[in-house]
Amino acid sequence: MEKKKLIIDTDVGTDFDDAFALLLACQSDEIELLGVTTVWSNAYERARIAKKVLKIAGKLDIPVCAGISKPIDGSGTVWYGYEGGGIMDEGDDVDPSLEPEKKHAVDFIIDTVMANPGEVTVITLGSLSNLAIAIVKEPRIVENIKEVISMGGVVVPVVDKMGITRSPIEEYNFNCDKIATKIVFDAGLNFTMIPIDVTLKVPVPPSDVEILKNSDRPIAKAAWRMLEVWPEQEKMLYISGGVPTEHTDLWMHDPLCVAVLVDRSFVDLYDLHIDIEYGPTFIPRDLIIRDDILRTVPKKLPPNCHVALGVRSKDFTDFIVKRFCK
Ligand SMILES: [Ca+2]
Repeated sequence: MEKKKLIIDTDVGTDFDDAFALLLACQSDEIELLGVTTVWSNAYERARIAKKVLKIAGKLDIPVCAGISKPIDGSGTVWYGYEGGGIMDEGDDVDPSLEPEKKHAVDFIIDTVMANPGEVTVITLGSLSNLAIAIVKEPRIVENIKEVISMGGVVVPVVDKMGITRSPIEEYNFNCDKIATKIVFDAGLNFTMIPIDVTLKVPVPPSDVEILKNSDRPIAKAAWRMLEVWPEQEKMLYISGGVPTEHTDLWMHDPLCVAVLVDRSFVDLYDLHIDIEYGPTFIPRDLIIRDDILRTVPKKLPPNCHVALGVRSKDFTDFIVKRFCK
């Protein structure tokens, strides 16, 4: 079986789910992970964290390139100080084996795609800054990327299990760098969108947390360690952002993209036209009311992307736990 060539572009280090996506790619024989690129708010530190995740998976030979840390419009980012929790250990900040490649993430994406025309899938798990600038610098990558699978946006308004609407129009990844998102959507890529309204349907079930906790397999143990520190860490992040803390869960947003690369039947995909629009948020529980929220709006126009609207949640969580415990 020919392996699927993959680049993962990630803001690994804050939420545990990026690390889960990397581990899942490493544990999947169907995938050849050509490299990892990092983005958003200290991309260099994120590259070291990505290296540590690859080290845990026994794949330190996979190149990791740091990329763009700030959005294209020059606006700010945040670094909470909790990044790398459950992943980095004492001494990792000076471990030479965790030093990323010298090459910039944007150049890595361009060079890797152009060296493997029509063969490389790019999965984006954070801001789209690296991919957007790669498109600007070398527009020929658009026709040479096999597919982009992107965790981001929202299509169906999200009401959580407590019946409360969760800021869906304020989806984090696509709002981190709005100009980049616009560039990527307008490029004409073969684009598959895994929106947050779908990924919010896949928390790690408590029974799977127990399986990971009790497993003696190294990947499962590492995954459990990340899950163990996450709830308290997320609470502190929410407090820092002025967001209520009561609606958290162990959502597996990012690994769903990797699972979809292995087997598209984990999600229900529809061909839709998604427009990028800006507007105010009208959701009263949003504490930060802004007038520049980016929305991903479905329209009745010729389709421009494949969009996940449903997920086989249990099949996906069973799949990931099985791969982590092998
Ligand atoms: Ca992410």
